[in-house]
Amino acid sequence: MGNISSNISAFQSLHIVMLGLDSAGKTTVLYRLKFNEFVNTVPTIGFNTEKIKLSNGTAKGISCHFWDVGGQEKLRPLWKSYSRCTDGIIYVVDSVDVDRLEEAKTELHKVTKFAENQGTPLLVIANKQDLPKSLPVTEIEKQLALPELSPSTTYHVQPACAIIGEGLTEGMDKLYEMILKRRKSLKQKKK
Ligand SMILES: Nc1nc2c(ncn2[C@@H]2O[C@H](COP(=O)(O)OP(=O)(O)O)[C@@H](O)[C@H]2O)c(=O)[nH]1
Ligand SMILES: [Mg+2]
Repeated sequence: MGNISSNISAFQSLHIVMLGLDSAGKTTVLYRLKFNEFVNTVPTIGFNTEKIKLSNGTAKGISCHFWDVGGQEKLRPLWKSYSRCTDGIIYVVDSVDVDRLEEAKTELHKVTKFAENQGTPLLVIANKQDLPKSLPVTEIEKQLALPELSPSTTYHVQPACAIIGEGLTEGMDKLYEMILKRRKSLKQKKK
């Protein structure tokens, strides 16, 4: 005990960027976390940003500043600047959109390779698990070639359904845990 709770007050607001192909469910995740209810979305042109105090799980009470960046091809060059030096990256994947998993993989690997993103914890949300043809997380992990990411990138794959909010608390708890671990090891390295 003590470990997580004693760290909470130490950092006021976490910077989290949410990336993923268009229509993966990023904006739905954002408003689910903010209002705890389903909000009908329109395609994001540019980005959405929200300050959200997490209301569930072990990360309850933690403030997060989320940046939800549009995923259309023409907007993807923005990902680099939005993901720079964040505490965590959330990568949302449509678990049914099998045809675009290869594209999702390529874009993800690009982002994690930027020098400024080295070692930034990664939460992959395997979204739309409510749909009958959704791929299981093991398959998503394989298709995104997550084990091939740089060993400095810690990641977790979370099955979720953003429209009802299932899996989001667990996912945020995992991300928070990875962020704490990283801060701790960076601190130790400085000593
Ligand atoms: N069935 C299902 N649909 C979802 C889920 N999450 C999002 N959607 C739908 O997918 C579409 C795209 O969602 P949106 O959040 O706008 O995606 P974004 O482009 O990544 O921001 C919308 O019609 C959402 O209602 C989910 O978990 N299950
Ligand atoms: Mg959006």
